[in-house]
Amino acid sequence: KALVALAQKMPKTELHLHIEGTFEADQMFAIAQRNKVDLKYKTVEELKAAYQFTQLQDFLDLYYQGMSVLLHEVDFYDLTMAYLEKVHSENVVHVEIFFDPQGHLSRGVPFEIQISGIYNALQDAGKKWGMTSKLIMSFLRHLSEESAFETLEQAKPFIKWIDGIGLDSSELGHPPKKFTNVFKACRDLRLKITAHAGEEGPPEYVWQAIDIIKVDRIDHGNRALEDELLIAEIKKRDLTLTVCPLSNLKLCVVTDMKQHPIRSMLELGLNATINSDDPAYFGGYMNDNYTALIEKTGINKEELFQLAKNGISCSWMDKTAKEIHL
Ligand code: ES4
Ligand code: ZN
Repeated sequence: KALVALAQKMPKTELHLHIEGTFEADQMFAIAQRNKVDLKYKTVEELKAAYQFTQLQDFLDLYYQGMSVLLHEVDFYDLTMAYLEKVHSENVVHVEIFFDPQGHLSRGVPFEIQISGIYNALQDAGKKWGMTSKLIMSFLRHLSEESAFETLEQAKPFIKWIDGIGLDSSELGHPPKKFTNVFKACRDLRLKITAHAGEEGPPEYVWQAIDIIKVDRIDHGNRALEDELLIAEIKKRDLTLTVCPLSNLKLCVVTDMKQHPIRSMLELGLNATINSDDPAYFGGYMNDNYTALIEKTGINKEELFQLAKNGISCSWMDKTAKEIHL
């Protein structure tokens, strides 16, 4: 189909991507073996058979197990480089990726090991292909604000490698306001701020992300559509939504790709972007997300261009870098 070919060719950005969510089963088993770590699942097939989720928490339980084989700097490098090679082949020109330091610190993997592996891969992708990138450290919201503060302390020697701060993991029961003080500290460090909000959580959590955390953008934001005043506020503040279609389907945020609200979001004038979230677990990378929308939603060429353009203009690239791509 012509639209699929077009979507594949467009220069794209990835603004919502958890690097630990790019861990393909075969690479996971290979690294588990070289690190002599036992996985609960005995084969790639057995592991993949477990990728059936009815809610966010089902996925997260598997995601934390998967990342537990990452021990050494080279593991973080290999994971990141495999992802970057993949999306380079899909014409992704710029990535803004999350990592979850607390998911590794809790297992005794030092902050420096994690960030050095990831950062060096991002640098190498820049040298090889001119791919640009931002790195976003994310706090796990099921842990305490105190733990987030401790993580921020550990990050301080590497703060020049960190562009932004995110908030992820189990949303329900962990509203943004739980992290008011630590995000204030992050803003004082001139870091960009984003937060997962309105994926499973109610519109109230999106309000808190905006009013209390003072986010520069919103990850997911699907449930903002339930609140007209909230939609108006997001537009007034010109905030971006990093929308993840295949993730939404896999985690039952939407029941059917045909029901995906992406076209409504554009129709409303929201700055929506297309992203892949945890592609190894959700059934596809950037182009797979576009293909699913083309095949199921009747999205047209103008809308596809708008989404790709939003990906550039809503990114955290500097102004001159944006101008090169737009
Ligand atoms: C995540 Cl899809 C999603 N939502 C919340 N937290 C996450 N961490 C990794 N993927
Ligand atoms: Zn996410």
